[in-house]
Amino acid sequence: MSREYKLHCFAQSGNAYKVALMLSCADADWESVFVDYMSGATRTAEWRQDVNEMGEVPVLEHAGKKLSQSGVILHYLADHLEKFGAKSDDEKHEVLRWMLFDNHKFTSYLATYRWIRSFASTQPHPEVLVFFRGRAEAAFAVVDRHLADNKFIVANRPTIADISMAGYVFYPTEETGFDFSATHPNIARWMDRISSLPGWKQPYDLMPGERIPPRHS
Ligand SMILES: N[C@@H](CCC(=O)N[C@@H](CS)C(=O)NCC(=O)O)C(=O)O
Repeated sequence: MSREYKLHCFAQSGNAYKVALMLSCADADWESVFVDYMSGATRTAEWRQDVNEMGEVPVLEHAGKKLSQSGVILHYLADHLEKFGAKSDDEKHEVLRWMLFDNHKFTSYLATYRWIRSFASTQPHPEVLVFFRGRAEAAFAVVDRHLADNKFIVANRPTIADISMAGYVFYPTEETGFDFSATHPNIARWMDRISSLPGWKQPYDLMPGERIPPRHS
């Protein structure tokens, strides 16, 4: 029987993990559709025409719609599932503020650093690695400071801002090159709170696709 929500995803995609985590923690009726990203599925003209013109995962199918951009999908799901959403206009703006920061910096630099460090087909130039690691660490410092006085990113309860920022932090240290428990205690304690949510699972337990050993680290 077909499920209500279909998530096009693959196990290495933290951007897809954000959506998978939301669906799982909200106990939604969902299934995954494996995207063979490593073999170039998202770069084909057919995939771009039929699934997402931006050539990116995640894509969520629901009620005849195809949605992309994890931030948009999380907002859509918060409305439809009535979970992890904002409860006032001020909260809505705070959630959006942190999700934009996440998409531009926190997720983006961590994801790029992990990718070139562990999965890119060519050996990364050391200076490129240093640059992205530095940018990721600058974003971590902002978030670690914020979490010193806040249990969650917004509103003292988990929202889609937390789910968005959780996209890449749970991938193994051997892939990301970061061990938050050793370097960012407030992020580590926040990760404990997120991983205690009912329905929480590791990325590799939530999405399809083979686990690949890191190539370069
Ligand atoms: N801002 C997008 C980023 C999505 C994204 O970069 N997805 C990666 C996989 S994790 C992808 O499909 N990249 C393909 C490409 O950049 O060519 C989101 O949050 O959904």
